[in-house]
Amino acid sequence: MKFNTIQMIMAMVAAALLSAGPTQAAFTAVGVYDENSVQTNAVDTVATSDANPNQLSLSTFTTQIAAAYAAGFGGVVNFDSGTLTDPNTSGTYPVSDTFDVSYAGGAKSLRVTDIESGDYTGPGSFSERTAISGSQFLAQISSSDFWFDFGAITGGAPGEAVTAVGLTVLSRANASFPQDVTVLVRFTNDVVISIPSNIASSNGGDDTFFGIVAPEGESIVRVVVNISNNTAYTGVDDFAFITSIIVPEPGTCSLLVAGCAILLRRRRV
Ligand SMILES: [Ca+2]
Ligand SMILES: [Ca+2]
Ligand SMILES: [Ca+2]
Repeated sequence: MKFNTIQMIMAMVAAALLSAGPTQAAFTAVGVYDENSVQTNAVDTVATSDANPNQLSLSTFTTQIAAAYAAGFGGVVNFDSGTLTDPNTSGTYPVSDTFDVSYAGGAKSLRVTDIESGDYTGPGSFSERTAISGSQFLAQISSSDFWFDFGAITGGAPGEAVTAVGLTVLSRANASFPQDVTVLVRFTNDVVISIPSNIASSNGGDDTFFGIVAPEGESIVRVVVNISNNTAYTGVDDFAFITSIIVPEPGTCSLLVAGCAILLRRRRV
């Protein structure tokens, strides 16, 4: 009887480990964007400016992401540890349409998904491009655009959502460059903004940063890196996000009466 109980416990532990296996894979966020102590290759071009609506410069974003990370409201994915979520393999590379990011000291997790384009691959070191942190970056398995859709935040505060994103598109020494790269961003109010840049043919010489911030009261639903010449197979390194607690406007309360009553009470405090 005692032996059976132990067997049962062992079976339960094994089942728990199996079910928790691949889905537990996550990138652990860090607080520094484009570290230079390990990887001296750095951002070369900043496509966004604080002077433009919904855009952030690299210096502003770097300051904001450090503070957000310290407060448990975001972080930097450097793709140098962790794996894609539930990856398959294509050749020797892992592929998946999902990755999870653990932040706030492991208390929160953000799911990022490529819902319509080709799968993510890596992270790894791929030829003709150089990471801006560590040695690894995220690539695309197919010659298609990069899509980043934001899902629910596990363990997040009520109303917590992604309100700023920073990412760097790596330049590549390849005949398909130079080429136009446009970052498209959709907010919760369905407004889409478009940020163009032209990226040179270069290994590490024209790594281009895009910083985006949502309008007040909105959050970011989707970020797309639209590559004009889809033979490029580019890479992204240091994908970073900042979250905030979005408080619904009073006018939207008819849809969420109970929740809004609580939020409005909190607002007055
Ligand atoms: Ca660097
Ligand atoms: Ca990296
Ligand atoms: Ca560079």
